[in-house]
Amino acid sequence: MKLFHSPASPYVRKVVVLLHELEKTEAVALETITTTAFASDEALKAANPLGRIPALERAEGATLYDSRVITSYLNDLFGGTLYPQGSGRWETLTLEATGDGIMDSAVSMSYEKRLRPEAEQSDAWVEAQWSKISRALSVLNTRWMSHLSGPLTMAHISVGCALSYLDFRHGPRNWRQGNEALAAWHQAFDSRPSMQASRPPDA
Ligand SMILES: N[C@@H](CCC(=O)N[C@@H](CS)C(=O)NCC(=O)O)C(=O)O
Repeated sequence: MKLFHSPASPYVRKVVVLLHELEKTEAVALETITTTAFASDEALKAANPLGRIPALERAEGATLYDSRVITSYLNDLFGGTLYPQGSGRWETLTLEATGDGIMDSAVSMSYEKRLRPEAEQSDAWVEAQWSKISRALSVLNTRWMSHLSGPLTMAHISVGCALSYLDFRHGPRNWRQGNEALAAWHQAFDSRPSMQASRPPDA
């Protein structure tokens, strides 16, 4: 299998962290590409018409995207337990969606500042995205800590990758302020070998 990959993408990082956690890194070759919404990589467009990473090319069957489809597929394929089926299933999926949603807003903020011409950038848009992230962080910090303290699931991986992306691209926002329990959780999560092995390059 081949994974369209960029080390800076938090969505790709979720897949890479899963592969490390399941000790299956050798099963997937990383095809590192450079792609943006304005200049999509040609091979990626052929694999995923939306031109987004991650996309997982398989020997047989459709190329899979987006990240949640890929992580569910790989977890099933390798007999992982990252998506519990019994009690806690819907909480896990909602927590995973919260991590992914933080990424959506954080990536959108990065694109606004890094990709759009300065005259077209909207500070109001950026602040609206940060409001979503702030609310989500506060809810994680107050309502989800017991779930985050439980056995490893894809929800932990999504939230962990989202928080690390905030450090990577939005460090000056200081997301830890007022979210001390979440910050302590992230410090421990970020020291996992799977997170250490998937660090993005310096910004
Ligand atoms: N919901 C998608 C989001 C993927 C996504 O937006 N990836 C970004 C990289 S961080 C991308 O490929 N951007 C290029 C583009 O939007 O054209 C997922 O979970 O896979």
